[in-house]
Amino acid sequence: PADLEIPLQYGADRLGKRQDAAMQKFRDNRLGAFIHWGLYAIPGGEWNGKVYKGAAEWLKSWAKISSDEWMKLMDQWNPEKFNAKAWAKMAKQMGVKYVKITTKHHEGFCLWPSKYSKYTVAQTPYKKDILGELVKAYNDEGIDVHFYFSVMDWSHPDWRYDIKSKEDEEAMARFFEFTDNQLRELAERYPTVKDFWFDGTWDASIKKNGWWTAHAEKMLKELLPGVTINSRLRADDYGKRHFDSNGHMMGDYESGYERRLPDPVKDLKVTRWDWEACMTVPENQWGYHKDWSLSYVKTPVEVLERVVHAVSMGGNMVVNFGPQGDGDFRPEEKELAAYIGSWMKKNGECIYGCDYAGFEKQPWGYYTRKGDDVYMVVFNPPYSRHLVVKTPGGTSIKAAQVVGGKEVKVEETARNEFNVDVPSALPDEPFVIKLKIEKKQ
Ligand code: JFZ
Repeated sequence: PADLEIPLQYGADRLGKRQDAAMQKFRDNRLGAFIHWGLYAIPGGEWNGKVYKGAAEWLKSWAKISSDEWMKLMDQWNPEKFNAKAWAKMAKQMGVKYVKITTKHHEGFCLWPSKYSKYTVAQTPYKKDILGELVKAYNDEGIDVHFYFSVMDWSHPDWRYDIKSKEDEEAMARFFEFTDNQLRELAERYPTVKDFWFDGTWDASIKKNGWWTAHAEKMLKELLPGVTINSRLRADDYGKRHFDSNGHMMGDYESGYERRLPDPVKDLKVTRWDWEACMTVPENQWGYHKDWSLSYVKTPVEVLERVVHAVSMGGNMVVNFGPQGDGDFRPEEKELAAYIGSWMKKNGECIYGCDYAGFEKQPWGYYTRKGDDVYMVVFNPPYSRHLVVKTPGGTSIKAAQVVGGKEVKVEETARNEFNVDVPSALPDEPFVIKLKIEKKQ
């Protein structure tokens, strides 16, 4: 009850999911791509002959390079193979409905010609507005663009990790003004942007300024009606992040599932709010790293399984790409995009516009649902060739058909329990069975 709650000025400003058209679109998109592209793509994890195992976009930090030194990479920013239209075509073929682009990562280099920073594409040999080219190219393919924005900015003299003095407080006040300027600039220059995904907001300097996170969200929503904002931006009056001191989610969707996913049995609470997970293909490389042999690299099927896992629990999944310094994608990423795309072309109806089905998880795979259609996405077909389906009380299965294939046999084995047969010729990739269900009374 509300009277037992802690009064908050900067807590959640809404309970439950947003139901407007823009949020609906965000949710229905389900599959997205992340693009991490910045100066870090040039060294690709190597500095002065030493290859660092950590995330390539953090190289400046691993190798303890000053910002002045790091920004000299700008002289080399001239991606001669960069072709925004080709990037958009690749995304389209992969079947992603939106792309999240790093407008500015922790290093501070801006992919757009910001008038508030010296460190932008405009001051490189390439000169042109990369972000603008990408927004146009993706939008021309019907793909939504979301902006990743790191609040923490290693290039800015006023950025502070904590506030311990009057001087820090004044510096952070200037820093917030700078950040507001950049956010306003992005919103005004690229009004088709659908979402801001904030990062670099975990430090004490932000947690002690929850007011600013609430203000930034409000400002963007006034500038861009319908825009969606991730929970990672927000801190409340007491510095509580993502969820406020009363346990209510701040922002429009939860963004804490990063390189991990909720447990499909134990964590069903996530179906109560909107959420979006993101993942890397190697263990932890967002920006381009020249040596992917340093950690396990997920196979395309493993990536696909995570996409389905997220959707089966009412979430979105964003698969990361770290383009090379020359503007091309590494072969592994091209192959991955092609694989996901060919699977989505055939089976995408079990992803787009789908949600949590409310059926008990089974070991063969995942369920998703769109209205009265329940999809079984089969990753582990059993030797018995019977897929066990336990339906919620009062729900029966009228028919089952492989997506893009034939009907399969359904047999009732017990109350609210059915065997759905795998297709007689077992596909050599994950397949989807669509169930027509009927709810009695
Ligand atoms: C951040 C960045 O530092 C990283 O470079 C990348 O851009 C990623 C998408 O976001 O890294 C994080 C941020 C938050 C968590 C983990 C890594 N988290 O909440 O678990």
